[in-house]
Amino acid sequence: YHDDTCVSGRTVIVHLFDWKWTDIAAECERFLGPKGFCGVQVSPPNEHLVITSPHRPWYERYQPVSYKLESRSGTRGQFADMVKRCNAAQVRIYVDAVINHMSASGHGVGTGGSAYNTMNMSYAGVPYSALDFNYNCEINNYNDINQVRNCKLVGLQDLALSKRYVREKIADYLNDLISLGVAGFRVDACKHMWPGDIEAIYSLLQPLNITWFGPGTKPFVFNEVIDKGGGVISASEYTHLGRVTEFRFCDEVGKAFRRQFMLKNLRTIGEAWAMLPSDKALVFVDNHDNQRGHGGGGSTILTFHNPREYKMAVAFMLAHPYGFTRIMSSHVWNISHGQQDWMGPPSYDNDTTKTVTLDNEGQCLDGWVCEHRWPAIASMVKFRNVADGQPLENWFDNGFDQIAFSRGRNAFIAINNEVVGDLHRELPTGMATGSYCDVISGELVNGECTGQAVHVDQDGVALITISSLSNPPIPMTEEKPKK
Ligand code: AAO
Repeated sequence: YHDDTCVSGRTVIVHLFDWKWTDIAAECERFLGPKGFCGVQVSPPNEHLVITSPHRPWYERYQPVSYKLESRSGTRGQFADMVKRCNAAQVRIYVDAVINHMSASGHGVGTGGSAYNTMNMSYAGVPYSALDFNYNCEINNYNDINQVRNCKLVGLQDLALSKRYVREKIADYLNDLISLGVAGFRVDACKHMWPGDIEAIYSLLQPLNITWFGPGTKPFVFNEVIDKGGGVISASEYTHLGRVTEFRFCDEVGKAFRRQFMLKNLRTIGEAWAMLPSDKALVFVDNHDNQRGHGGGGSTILTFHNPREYKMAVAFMLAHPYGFTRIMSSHVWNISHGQQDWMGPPSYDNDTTKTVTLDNEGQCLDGWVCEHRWPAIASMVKFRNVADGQPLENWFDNGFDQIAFSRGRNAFIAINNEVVGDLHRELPTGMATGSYCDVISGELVNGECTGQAVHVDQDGVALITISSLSNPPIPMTEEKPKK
């Protein structure tokens, strides 16, 4: 479950939070494929609750009603078409799998028309009955391992994963997705499941669909466990089951770019900071929970609301060798109306999700933030692809908040996060002699840089200039052909 199943040479995934399947299919073809993205984490595709108070919050999708592929993002047919089209564009689909629990309240029908009654623990679309759930207890104490894993997370009916029937129903769901061509899973709420139960479920999974993957390929799995140290459940209990989310990374990167400690310290971020081994970690600057104060969120987390620091933080993450990287792509909420916590995706009056539309510069409109399309972030995806496997070398820092480093001889980045203080220095870049384009301020078009050009001399040294007022940092990956 550790092999990322990306098409070779691709290394980064993006979470297109709450996007419709039809939009994701188009995005694979028009943007993600050509820009070198490995894949997309999609929101839970299974049938879920419809919550009306508050009105249609984003989190209704974390309250399953059945495993039918009928959700707020679209129908089974649209899902299947998306997976095909994305795979054809060399972009993989990773499904957010909610398997720890079902809904927390209500009765009626879900987004796919299946009847459910939360209080009776009856879910006709699976079917599950009261026999398939754990004791009726709540998680009140995160220091009690049995409570965390056998009781209800925020009131959500807790499935008895020790039961063979439940394991098989979940495996059937995941195998259905595999047969449609998905490449793996983000598994929700793993802290609340016993590692042995998860292992038993994964052991029932089929290899990936041979239309797109080699025979016997296992799904790539990243398990969601919030462990910032000091808790009774540790992320390392799950590393044999695939990669595990490393939540310490977002906290530390957030603090550094908010200038709570100096950027120069970030050089060694990773194992040396008691984080998971690099080949077991899934890292991100923010996720759909902590960007809005859920799931371990706090004032350190950087989001699109702080665009300058956010771009630098994401660029740093993509340039640094630690972990497997995921980019967040958000929808906005109205801060002044206290909607941060629950606001659902941009929607039409009939509550269907709005189609993602683009302006002339390829940026998103209508409440879709599309951080992944911001030029500074999109170009760093290519940086990470060309830097893959190369060591961090040629480190420079000025003792404070200016840093630079190369990835072997393939790529070089410089970042200036000082409030006042320009970076203007000759720095070793590790790159071969030549003229290069800064891929954040522009790109290589018809043999010319549309942004800054940087000249590397015969000793691999270049004059690097970044004003503390300038917007993003400076990386280079592409050689400009000599005239
Ligand atoms: C909604 C309402 C609830 C209501 C419920 C049922 O908000 O008020 O009771 O419906 O009606 C999402 C939303 C939830 C939503 C739920 C269902 O976030 O608000 O509930 O859908 O609709 C824990 C879990 C982690 C989980 C996270 C949110 O361990 O797995 O809570 N994340 C996933 C998803 C998430 C989803 C679910 C799970 C459920 O990503 O979107 O919920 O499917 C500590 C613990 C963590 C714990 C957090 C909770 O963290 O360690 O394990 O996460 O608390 O906030 C410091 C500590 C840090 C600590 C943190 C916060 O930073 O270092 O360890 O403080 O206290």
